[in-house]
Amino acid sequence: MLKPKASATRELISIDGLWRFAVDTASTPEPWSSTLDTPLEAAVPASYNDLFTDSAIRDHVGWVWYQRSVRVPRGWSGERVIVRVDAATHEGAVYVNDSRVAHHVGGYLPFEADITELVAAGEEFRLTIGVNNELTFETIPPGIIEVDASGAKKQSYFHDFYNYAGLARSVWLWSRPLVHIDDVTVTTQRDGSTGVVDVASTLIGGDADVRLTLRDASGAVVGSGEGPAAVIRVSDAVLWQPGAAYLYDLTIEAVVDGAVVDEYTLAVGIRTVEVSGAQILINGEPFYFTGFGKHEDSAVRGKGHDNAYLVHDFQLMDWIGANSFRTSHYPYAEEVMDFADRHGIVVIDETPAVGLNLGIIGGITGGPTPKTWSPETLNDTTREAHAQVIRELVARDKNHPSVVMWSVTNEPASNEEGAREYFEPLVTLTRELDPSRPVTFVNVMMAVAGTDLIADLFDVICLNRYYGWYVMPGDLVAAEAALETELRAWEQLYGKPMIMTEYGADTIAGLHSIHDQPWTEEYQVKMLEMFHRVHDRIPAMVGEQVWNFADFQTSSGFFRVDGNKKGVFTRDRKPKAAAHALRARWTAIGSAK
Ligand code: BDP
Repeated sequence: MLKPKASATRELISIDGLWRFAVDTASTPEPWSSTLDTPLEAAVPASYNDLFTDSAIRDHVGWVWYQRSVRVPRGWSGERVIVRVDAATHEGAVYVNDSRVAHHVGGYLPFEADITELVAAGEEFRLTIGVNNELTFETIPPGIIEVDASGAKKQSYFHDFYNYAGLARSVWLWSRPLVHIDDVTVTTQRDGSTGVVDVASTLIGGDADVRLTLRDASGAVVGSGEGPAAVIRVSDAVLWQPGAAYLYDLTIEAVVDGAVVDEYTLAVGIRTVEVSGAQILINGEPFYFTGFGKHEDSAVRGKGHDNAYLVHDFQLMDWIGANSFRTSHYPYAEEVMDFADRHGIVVIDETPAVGLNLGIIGGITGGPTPKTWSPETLNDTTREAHAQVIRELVARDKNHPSVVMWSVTNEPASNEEGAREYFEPLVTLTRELDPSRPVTFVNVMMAVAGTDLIADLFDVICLNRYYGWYVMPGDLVAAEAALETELRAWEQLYGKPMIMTEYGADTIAGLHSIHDQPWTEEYQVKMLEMFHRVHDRIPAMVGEQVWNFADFQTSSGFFRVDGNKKGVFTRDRKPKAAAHALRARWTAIGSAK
């Protein structure tokens, strides 16, 4: 699905701003059919949960309604009119006046509707978007809803971040010609110093000739092609490199009787990614990942996309010497992916499949542990929902040079019977959809080499390990020995590249000790340093991403103090001592290259 962009043949209007907002009640059965009777307004983009003072809104389980009126520009007659929702978490339903025009399940991926037949150029219409935050065993991510004695729904889930909901990304009104470019897929190769750009495009709405023009960053034409599928060769190509992004612009034109009826321009980075032995090669060179698992999370906005935070977070990542991040634990806003493309940041792109692990329930509560993979829990319907988010993620992000790997899931119960049957078809699907990138998953501490049942299906082994925190807290000597033993076992069993995709310690900024005292700033530094000593001793380790970039909000629980505090930065992005320690290590790794 193409990102909405203006071009010579397309216009784009943001319909972000303040929308009428109401929580669903049984007393208004069809809230979209008239003006919402509500005193509330909600900001878009933003999660709605932390905007209001009423806990009933924050904790609401079910539908909420956003509504505003929108005027179609008077110049759009004869054009197709599209509403595009960048994300509705987790289920969205779009109504134009009284008609439902779109329905989508999956909270972090976009969807759109062609509303041409229902609106008129120059006139206003009522746009209503319903958003439902419910998670069940049939959604990705999964959850459980229980109804209490008062009849109220209670949502629980198995992932460690707050279930923010609403319209956390932009909503657009977009015009498109009837005959238009529907999709483009670009893959790149190198042939000596020549860049090979393989383009496949599809048209919709009628026949047209396709013309391709590739321009360099100065705007000079460096290659061209004809037809929906073509290969453009670029001599002396400037590569897209980590830390040194270079983007070409590919313009795709649909031409009818000599006239350009549609035009779309896509940024193209020429680069290769491959796994060779226990290394990951970008442009043929071994790459060592430094950086973070992140979250889309900030005060008041929740998961609302915010360009100020986008710029500042990337500034801090640059300052600290991070060359990469993982989109833990869901696809991030497309603005983030474009920014990474432009600034040479390497991305491990993760699906929203987090918390596929019911073992954690037993671990946390001490109660009985249900089976994760069973007809009553995560089942074939869950897997189909998982397949769908993989399809939509690859469709959205396949052309980003910054994306070097797909992560199919975070911390599933890969040691439980049924894991292999669940994951094998999903890995096959990912490879079919994109044969050009390695595929990985992120392994949980309970599934070690020997008990994990799926690691051999993947190209790269990503590990989340909490030695010195959840196990052996305060004993970094024992933790170091245990970590090294475990990593050597993985290395020996698989011989594949390994990345530490999570390691970290909850840390209260301002808490200090001269002893190995968990929660202090000194302990966070020492624990990270312990991991680094081990990483440096294991040749198959090709990267380290600390958990987490910044403190973030979680659901309430006795082991979280106003959220997860494993941030290297606080939630408002102030450095803890670990930030300076990481900066010293990562800038040295960066300049050694
Ligand atoms: C891992 C999860 C991550 C958590 C982290 C933690 O992947 O989402 O926030 O542990 O406990 O299990 O801090």
